[in-house]
Amino acid sequence: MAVTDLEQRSIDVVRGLSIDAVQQANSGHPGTPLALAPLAHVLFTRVMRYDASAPDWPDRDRFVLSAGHASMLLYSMLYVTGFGLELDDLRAFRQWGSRTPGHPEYGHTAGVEVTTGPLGQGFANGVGIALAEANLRARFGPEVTDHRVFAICSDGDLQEGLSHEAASLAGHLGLGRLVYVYDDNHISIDGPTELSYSDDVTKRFEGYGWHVLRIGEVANDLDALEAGLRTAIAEDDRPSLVVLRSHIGWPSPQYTDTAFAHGNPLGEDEVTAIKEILGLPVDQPFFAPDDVLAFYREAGTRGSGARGEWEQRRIALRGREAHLADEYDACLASRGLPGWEAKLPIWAAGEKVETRKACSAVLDAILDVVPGILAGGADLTGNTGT
Ligand SMILES: Cc1ncc(C[n+]2csc(CCOP(=O)(O)OP(=O)(O)O)c2C)c(N)n1
Ligand SMILES: [Mg+2]
Repeated sequence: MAVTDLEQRSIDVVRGLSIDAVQQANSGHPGTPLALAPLAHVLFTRVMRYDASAPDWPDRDRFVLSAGHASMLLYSMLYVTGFGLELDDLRAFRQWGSRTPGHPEYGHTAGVEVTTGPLGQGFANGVGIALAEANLRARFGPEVTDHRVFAICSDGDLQEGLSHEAASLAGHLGLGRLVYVYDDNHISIDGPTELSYSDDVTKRFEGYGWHVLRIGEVANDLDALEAGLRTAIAEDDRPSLVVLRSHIGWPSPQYTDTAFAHGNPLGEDEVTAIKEILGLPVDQPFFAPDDVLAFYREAGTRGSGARGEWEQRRIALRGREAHLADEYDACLASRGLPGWEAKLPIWAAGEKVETRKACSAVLDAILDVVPGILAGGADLTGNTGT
């Protein structure tokens, strides 16, 4: 696909919005939104299947910003693609009660799929989402469940033990719907990653059974980003890690490739310098011209046709197998089938029962009538009864 001037301008508008919001709040993380705006652009305009007017459509692709500190990148994309955030929400970044808190909060801002900020968490939650997807697809068929999880994870995400526990499970289960991009920018909170981190990330993830793809220095190359993502998507049997070498803070003259760009407002002069390089008007903060907005709003509906077809298939499932459709609906709504409570075991007041035994009895009794339950034991199964 040819990269148009409009696409390039659109990406730069996203960059401008992100640094303006950090500047206005006088706190936040401008460097990673600057560097990864093209990646977010490719995901939201070329790759992901979603419908901004229906953020909760169950079969949408999920976007998880595990590097939650880069929240302004996500908020800018949610605004331009039409998830309901407005420019005033971006102006209120990091203010008490705003829809744009410093780190993304699930359930607070439409389009935020996972609460992130604690590094490693988004990575692990994404694995959970993919596990649920695989389970639903196996039980109810790909006609009603067939989506992917796209994530951006940073050095800090991969330094956390949690991400590696989740990566191990994802590799073991062959969760091929995971498409994770590792932002390999060699910069962390206090300086170069080389100060404290020399893992061979490729070897670690290959060891877990992941498909690892090094796409190199292509953070500004839309077609190369898209090609890398599509190669990862085509791998259905293993989770994919797309390793992208980027330059935090680019194109800031003073702060590209510096830890300062990670978590500091860049200053009015530097913001002006960046806008001059990008060709953005320097005297119009929160600049979002109509043609850019129109372009992104159209991209925001890119999944609406697919959503309509999915609605039809969901109705067809009910026509074909009503009981299966009831179970599927209960899974999506996180509830039991009607009357499930009647299956709960009963103990008389004063009767003594160990809590783990009670828990085990409850799980055994309701497993068939609360079809969304997935249980796993991290302690001896025989002991815990799970
Ligand atoms: C579990 C956890 N530990 C520590 C932190 C503090 N912290 C915030 S960002 C960061 C690392 C930043 O480096 P990187 O992850 O590479 O992000 P980049 O600056 O490259 O976007 C750390 C340690 C955190 N958010 N979560
Ligand atoms: Mg980094």
